[in-house]
Amino acid sequence: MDHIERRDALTVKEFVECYLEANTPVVLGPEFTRHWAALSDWVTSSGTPNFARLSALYPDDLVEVADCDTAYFSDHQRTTMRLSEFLEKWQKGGHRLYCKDWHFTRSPSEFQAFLLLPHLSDDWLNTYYEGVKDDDYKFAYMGGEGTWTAFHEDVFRSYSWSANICGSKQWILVPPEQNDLFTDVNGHWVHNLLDYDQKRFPRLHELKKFDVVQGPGETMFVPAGWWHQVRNLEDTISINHNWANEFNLQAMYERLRHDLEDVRRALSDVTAMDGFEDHVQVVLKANSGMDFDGFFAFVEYTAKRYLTGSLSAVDSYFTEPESVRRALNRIDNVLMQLGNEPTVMLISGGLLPEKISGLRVAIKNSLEVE
Ligand SMILES: O=C(O)CCC(=O)C(=O)O
Ligand SMILES: [Fe+2]
Repeated sequence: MDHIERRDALTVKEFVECYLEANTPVVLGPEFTRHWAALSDWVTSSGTPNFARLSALYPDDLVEVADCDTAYFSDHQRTTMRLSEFLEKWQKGGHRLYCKDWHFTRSPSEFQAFLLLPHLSDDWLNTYYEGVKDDDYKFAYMGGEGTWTAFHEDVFRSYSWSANICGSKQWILVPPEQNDLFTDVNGHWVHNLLDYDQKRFPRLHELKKFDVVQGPGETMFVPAGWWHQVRNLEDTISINHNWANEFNLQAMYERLRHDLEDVRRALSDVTAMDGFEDHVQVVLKANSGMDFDGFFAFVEYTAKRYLTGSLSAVDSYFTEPESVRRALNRIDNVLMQLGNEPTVMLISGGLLPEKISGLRVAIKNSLEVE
C-alpha cells in the first residue's frame, strides 16, 4: 500500500472486505454524506460554519474546549463552557480553541444532523454504551485553522470514522506495529509528529506514515491501532464515532491484555498484597476505561443481541446468516482466550469462568442449529 484510497462508490460488502477485514484506511467521497441535514443546516451557503444556526439549535449544550497552544500530558488543556460561548470565542479569534468530543446526539435538540452510513452501521461499541451505560462515543469537533489533535491511538483500539461537515483536515496516519519509533525511553509517545525533540525520538524519521487532506463532505475511516494526528486547515466541523465490531474484537482484546501486563508491571512491588489481581483490574479500568469484567459484559451484551436476533439497526449485509456465523465465531474465539487467561479465575469473586463457559455453550448451540 503506497497511498490512502479514495472511493466515491462502494458496496457494504466491498467496504468490509477491502477496509474492515484488511484494517486499511479509506476516504469515502462526499456522495456518501450528501443528504445529511448538517451539511446544509450547520453550514452557510458559502461553506463556512453557520454560527447563528448552531447557537440556536444547541443553546445550552456544555462542550469541552481544548486550548491547542497548551499541552496537557498527551492532550491539550481543556475547559468546559456553553456551546454558544465557544462559538463567540471562535468568531472573535485570537486563541486556537478546539471544541472536542461534543456528544451532540445527547443534546436536548431533536435535530437529525446525520444518517449513519450503512457501511459503518455494524457498531457494537455504541450499541453497548447506549444500551447499558447511557453513554456513547459519538462526537462533533469544531475549530478554526491550526486547531489540532495530538498524536494518539483511539480508545480500546476502536475504529473511528470522521466526516467533515465543512472545512478540511490534514491527517497523518501511522500503520500499527511501529510504537518503538515514536516512544521514548520512559514509554511516553511523541506529542507532535511535525515538531519534536530528535534526541528523545532518534528513530522517528523512519516512521512509515500517510499524509491525507480530507475535504468537505468526505469521511475518513481510521482502522484499529492506526495512530494519527489531525489538523484543521480552515474553519472545520466534523462528526465522528469510535466504533467496534467482529473485525477488531481480537485487537480490542489484545489491547486489554497488553494494558493488563503494563499495570501488573507497574504494581510489581505489591504483588503479595491481598486481592492483588482485583486491584490490578481497578487500575486497568482507570487507565484504559475498561477492565476484564467490563470487556466480558460488552461481549456478552453483543453475543446476546446476535442470539436473540436483535440486530435491527444495522445494514442487511451484517444480518445475513453468513455474517452472523462469522461474528459469533469471532466472539467465541475471544471468549475462549478470555477463559484461558489465568487472572480471570482470580477476579470478580471467581464468577467469570462460569459465565464465559455458559455463553460459549449458548453460542455453540446457536451455531449448530443454523
Ligand atoms: O478531528 C480531529 O481533530 C481528531 C479526530 C480523531 O482523532 C478521530 O476521529 O479518531
Ligand atoms: Fe482519534
